[in-house]
Amino acid sequence: MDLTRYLTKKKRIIEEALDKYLPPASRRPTTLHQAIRYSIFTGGKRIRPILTLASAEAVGGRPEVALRVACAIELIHTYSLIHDDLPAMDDDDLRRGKPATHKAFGEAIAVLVGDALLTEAFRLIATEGPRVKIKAETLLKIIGDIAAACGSLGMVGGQVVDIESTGLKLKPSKLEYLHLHKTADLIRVSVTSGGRLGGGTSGQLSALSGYGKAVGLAFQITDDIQDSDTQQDKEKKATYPGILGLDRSKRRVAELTQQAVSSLQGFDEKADPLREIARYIGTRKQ
Ligand code: GRG
Repeated sequence: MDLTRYLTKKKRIIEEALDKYLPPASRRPTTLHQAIRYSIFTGGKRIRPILTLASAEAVGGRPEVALRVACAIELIHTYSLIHDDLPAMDDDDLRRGKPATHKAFGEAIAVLVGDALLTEAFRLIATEGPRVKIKAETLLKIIGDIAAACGSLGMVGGQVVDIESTGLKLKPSKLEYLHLHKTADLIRVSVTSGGRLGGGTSGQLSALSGYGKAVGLAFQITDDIQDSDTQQDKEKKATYPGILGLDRSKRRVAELTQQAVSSLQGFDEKADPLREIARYIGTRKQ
């Protein structure tokens, strides 16, 4: 399959949907809605929502059933990046090559854009679309899964451990814990939510969860490897290359990619996009 074509097509579908679901920039309070649109539409690979659509397809569902939840996950991802860039956290001036939200709109608005995106994500999931009917029970399960993946036992917990580990030499097991929660939990729930919406069986959902965890970890290690020669000022951050070295980090990515692909053994060719995305994540350049 042609992965580039697949990713481009899905990215377009997601961006059109995001444009439709978000309030226009002219809607009061305009500063907030301008800042929300700036943050969402200033680049981004949309890998998490693409995984949601691909997972719905992998279990034989239509990707349209997963579109709202896919977009909600992109809103949550964007909130996490905006808050991570704040001076109180990672203090980054640039995001996706453009001024970070707090640089473009000020810190108070950036905090509130993040708050609004997180809240809006759950509204989007709970709102019925015109042509798609989803069982309330399925949506409730997804809401619970996403909240768990993003809360104190998930992404926020991982971020706290990351902050508290700055400057410390972590054991590999603690580093893995940190990355599993900071990065992999949201990626895993992107995959399992798509599986649920596509009508996956419990066996398929458990396989998708294994796939999502492996891909999520591989994604973070690849990110660390890419940053290892450019982030001189972030040397104090706990990273895979910093703790395991570059070669072992690359071997770990290869292992995780293999693990992700093996998790999908019981799936037919409809899971090919997921298999290709796992390989792409381990070798991506941006
Ligand atoms: C502030 C609650 C809170 C959490 C922040 C996601 C996160 C947790 C921090 C981001 C730090 C970071 C750069 C982690 C590396 C992995 C990662 C999430 C990269 C950015 O995701 P991409 O590459 O970004 O999917 P795009 O721009 O393509 O959307």
